Amino acid sequence: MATSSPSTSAQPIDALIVGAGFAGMYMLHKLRGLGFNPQVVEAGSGVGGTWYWNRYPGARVDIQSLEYSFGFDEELEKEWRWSERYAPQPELLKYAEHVAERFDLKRDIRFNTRVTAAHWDDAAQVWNVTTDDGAAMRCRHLILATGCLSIPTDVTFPGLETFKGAVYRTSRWPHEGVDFSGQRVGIIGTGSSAIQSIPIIAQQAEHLTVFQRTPNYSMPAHNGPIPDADFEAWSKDPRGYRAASRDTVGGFQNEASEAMATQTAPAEIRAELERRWAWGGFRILGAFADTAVDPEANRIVQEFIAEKIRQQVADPAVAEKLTPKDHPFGTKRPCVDTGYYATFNRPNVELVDLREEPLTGFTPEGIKTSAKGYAFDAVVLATGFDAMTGAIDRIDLVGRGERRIKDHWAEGPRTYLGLMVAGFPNLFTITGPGSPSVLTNMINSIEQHVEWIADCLVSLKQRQQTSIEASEEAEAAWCRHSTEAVTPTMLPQANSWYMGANVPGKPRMFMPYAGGLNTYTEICRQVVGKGYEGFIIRQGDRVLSESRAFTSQPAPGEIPENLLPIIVGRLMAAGLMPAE
Ligand code: NA7
Repeated sequence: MATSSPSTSAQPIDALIVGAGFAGMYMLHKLRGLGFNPQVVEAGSGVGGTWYWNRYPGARVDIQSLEYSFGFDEELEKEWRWSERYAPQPELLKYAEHVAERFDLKRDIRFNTRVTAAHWDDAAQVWNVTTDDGAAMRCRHLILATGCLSIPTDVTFPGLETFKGAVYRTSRWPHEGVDFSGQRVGIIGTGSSAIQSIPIIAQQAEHLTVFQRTPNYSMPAHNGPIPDADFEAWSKDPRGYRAASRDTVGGFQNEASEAMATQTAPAEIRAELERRWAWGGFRILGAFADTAVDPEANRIVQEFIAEKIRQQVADPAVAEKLTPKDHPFGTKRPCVDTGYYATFNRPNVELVDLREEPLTGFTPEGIKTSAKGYAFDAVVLATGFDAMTGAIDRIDLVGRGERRIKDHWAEGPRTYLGLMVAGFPNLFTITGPGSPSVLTNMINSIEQHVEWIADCLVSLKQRQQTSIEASEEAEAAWCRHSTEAVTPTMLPQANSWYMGANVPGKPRMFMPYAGGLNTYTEICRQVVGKGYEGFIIRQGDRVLSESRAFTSQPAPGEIPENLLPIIVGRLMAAGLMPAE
């Protein structure tokens, strides 16, 4: 519970941070250490964000825990030892609690409180913030650490309210847990949350029916204790290890190869894919440099995974249904599982393909499809999130000149660097849309953003500047650069939540920045080096510095040379590069 309340006094809070997940916790700690007086508002009753809410059975991280943990404090790093390669949710939550305890964070966090509105007062150069308990606060800087996957979609089904059994959402799981023993359970969805929970629920329930609309690619985690050799390699030089992780496209070590699948002999391809499959998790993503950009290269990996599914699933018809066909590999976030496909060999597990028999609604007894009715004691909705923008645009955010975020983002989220939005001074978004965020190891992206924002606030304070704001020009240039970064890839080809495609009516736009965390970090560094290029900095109503253009570009040579012709071809075809 809260041990203090954010200020309601005339003196504005230095920085109000929304959210006490990993981003909000580090932001709070970082700013405190720099002499600011930040405060946090959090909707949940505890810290941990994603790991506070997503308590479904089997929930665990899909990036190795040695990399998915804070690197900002050497003592913290030394005193924590993860029990498994991919830590389970209870351990991640324990880690979040440990961090909160260790840095005495809770005294500045107000729990059980949701920010509902924030309006910019240009005359006072402050944000006026309202919360769902009716409190009003004023802050100089408003920092949204609201998470990319924190608001479940509003998916509902006809007759759901008539269902007599229990309904659970994976993202709002009861804290006391659920015992499905002896129950007939239905689960809707086959994204990461479902793929992690299905094997565990299947072991407990009398019968489990999986309602699948779209199959996903899933790789085995091969989870277990962290091998001693891995731990030793890491503990010899954690700093160096983390620096190497950050200097990658995805913010984690993936043995990214520059070899092209289309130029590699079939036997070598097979050996390489087998080696990476045996290693587990996302390692297969780095097998070949052309997987993400060349349909032919992508098909090679697709076929390999299809074969792996057939090897794991005894019934060929079920294996066929579980095999993705509508999107290239990697264009939706692939899943990392423990025993998912083999679960369909159990006599108490049934797969219903909603493409063959669409779900028509609920009855008091269970779920009805166009083919038949299914009776359940409990149903689990693993139906996903209003990703990247959901938690931001649910706040009534009003910037300079009455600009509303909902209107500004009517055609998709526009930001500068995924950090700031034109017309919204002193509003920062940690891992906001337009930044690498969900395409990366989130912890490394969070640390990079927190440190960038903290440096920015220090710079403003030292110069007695009262506001910073992205210019319209820089925002437009960043959106264009983001489009250029993703266009050569096949990422926009899937109906993914990256594209906003899982929420009816949401504008289709590829939301994360696809240029890689290493490139992005360098761009952010250059922007600062050029005196906060693309930002307008003011003291009251006086403009002190105004460099409106965004000119920083990734250093040449970061794209493997053999990919350049493909990338250039795609940019030309999309009209983003003049044809020669
Ligand atoms: P996802 O990956 O968005 O998965 C949601 C699943 O729910 C997906 O299989 C959807 O099928 C399905 N879905 C959504 N609405 C419906 C309806 N109306 N009917 C049937 N099926 C539906 O969310 P997760 O929580 O699993 O994972 C999110 C991220 O968290 C994940 O990528 C990791 O990064 C961690 P669809 O594909 O839309 O056909």
